Amino acid sequence: MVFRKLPGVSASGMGLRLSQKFVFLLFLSGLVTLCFGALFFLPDSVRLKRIFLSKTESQPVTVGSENDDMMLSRSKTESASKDEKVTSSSNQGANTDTSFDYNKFKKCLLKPPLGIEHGKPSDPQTLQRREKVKEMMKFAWDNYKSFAWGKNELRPLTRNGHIGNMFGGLRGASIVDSLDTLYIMGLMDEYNDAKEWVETSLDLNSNGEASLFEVNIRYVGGLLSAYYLTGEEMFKRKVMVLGEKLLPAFNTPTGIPRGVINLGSWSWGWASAGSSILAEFGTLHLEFVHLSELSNNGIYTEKVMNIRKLLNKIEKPHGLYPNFLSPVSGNWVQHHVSIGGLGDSFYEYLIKSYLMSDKTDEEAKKMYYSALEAIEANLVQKSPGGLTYMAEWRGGILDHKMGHLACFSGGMVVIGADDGAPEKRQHYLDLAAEITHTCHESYSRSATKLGPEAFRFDGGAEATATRLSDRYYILRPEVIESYMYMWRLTHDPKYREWGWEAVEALEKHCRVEAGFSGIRDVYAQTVSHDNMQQSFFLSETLKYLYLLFSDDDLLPLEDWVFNTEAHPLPVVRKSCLQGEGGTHDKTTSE
Ligand code: DMJ
Repeated sequence: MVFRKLPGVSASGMGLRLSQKFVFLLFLSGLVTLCFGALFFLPDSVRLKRIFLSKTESQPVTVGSENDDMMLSRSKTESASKDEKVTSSSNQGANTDTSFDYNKFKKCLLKPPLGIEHGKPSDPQTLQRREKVKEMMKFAWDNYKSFAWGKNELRPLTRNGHIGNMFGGLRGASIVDSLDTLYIMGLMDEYNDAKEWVETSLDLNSNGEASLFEVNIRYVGGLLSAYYLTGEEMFKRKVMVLGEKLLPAFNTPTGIPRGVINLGSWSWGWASAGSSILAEFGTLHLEFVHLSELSNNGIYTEKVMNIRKLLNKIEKPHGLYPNFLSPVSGNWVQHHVSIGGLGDSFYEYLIKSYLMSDKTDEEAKKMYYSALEAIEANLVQKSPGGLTYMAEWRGGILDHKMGHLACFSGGMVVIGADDGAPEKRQHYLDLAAEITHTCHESYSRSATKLGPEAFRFDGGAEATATRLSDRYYILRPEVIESYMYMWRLTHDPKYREWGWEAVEALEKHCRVEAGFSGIRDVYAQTVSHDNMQQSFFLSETLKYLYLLFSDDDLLPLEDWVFNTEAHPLPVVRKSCLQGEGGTHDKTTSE
């Protein structure tokens, strides 16, 4: 367009009429917008793009369409991945709203997290047992540090590290999983080493396919707990960066996340096809609510509430939740129901969501008790020998098998006993005790006094494994987890005795020269080791044992809910956090 002064028309100093100036400005602003938009389509390596879409850009994240989400996640995740190293020293994590008031949070707890004296029990035998568990933790940790530092797990027989492919290139799973255990046990030198490693070496810029579930329960859960227990801002910054990287997993037509996510690529949140697993997409709620709390960004809560909304709406066979769901169609893929692997922690997170919400999340409560009713009606069985167990359900046909993983359910039922219908309270306490008893039987009926991966109640079997492939024990925590909750809620001394039996068996059969190892056959007199010290042994098994031999004021259940990897997360007391008040019991000191 050519601009020139027209005779008889008033013009500005530049010689343009007002309307012409307006058109010109319109054209100019359109051009600028176009150029800026085009930047998004340039490869990351182009300098111009790095200059204009700099890392300091912090857009508010809002929920919109699937495509909107992808764009938002793209820019924010990208900024996190490139910023993470910088922010760890500059005190500004991406998506971190530093306004979270840690001191106020502490005041909203009912009791000091570590009790009066770190939960030190008064009777000498219990104290001695607790010291033994602490020694086991130190032994497991020292060997991990000597032979596998920075790797995900220790291989205690070959004395080297294991990386595996669950965490998409993330390292140090045993370190992140151990932070809170070391801290509550008062192993402060070890805790400080772990903290320093997280600060200097936990590289969140990894690029690879990771399990959304595993990264969430171990890394997000571990970092959240470490933050809430210690108040170290570094943990908060790290977890916020990691949390953002998980958001693209939800870019599916239904919002049900894929199980596998590529941590290094913003353009594809997911990396695998196929069904999503109930225990995986149903085990995000606790951590995601806390990510929203810390960032003051509701997107994490929205993502998990969206999952819940779909699960609430969809038809459930006999009120049961099958284990596989298509993230594309939002329909169940097959009718296999299990309280063990594939289903387990979904149910756990329903009741824990209710408890963690300070008992305000009525929807979670309703879903939990209805699910439990359906489980009782369809899956809970009594063996000829009088053992109560949870069978699996395959399209209406029962498989009389219970997995070691399903043994967490004793603990789950007992923590929910109080909030069920009043007339059912005793029934839930009994059910929890019966399941825990059955799981203990699966241990005491083996030669090693450790339980198999799965045990059966058919063909004459009663709480024993009948298949060779079910006979292994990989240092799993679920049975001990139920002992811990049963002890806390009933104070029946048998649970401490059962926990001690497990300590002795672990010492005898799983302790090797350089750490602890799983075993291949719990029924063999002479054990064969699998050469793996799982990170959940440090995070869960040893933590639950330590709590079992501690007083109840170490991480009191009124204030703390354990995620499925045993990382304690605080109850969210909204009214206290948003108001002036504090509820801290002033008669106790830390
Ligand atoms: C842990 O990672 C968690 O407890 C998870 O919920 C199930 N599997 C292991 C321990 O067995």
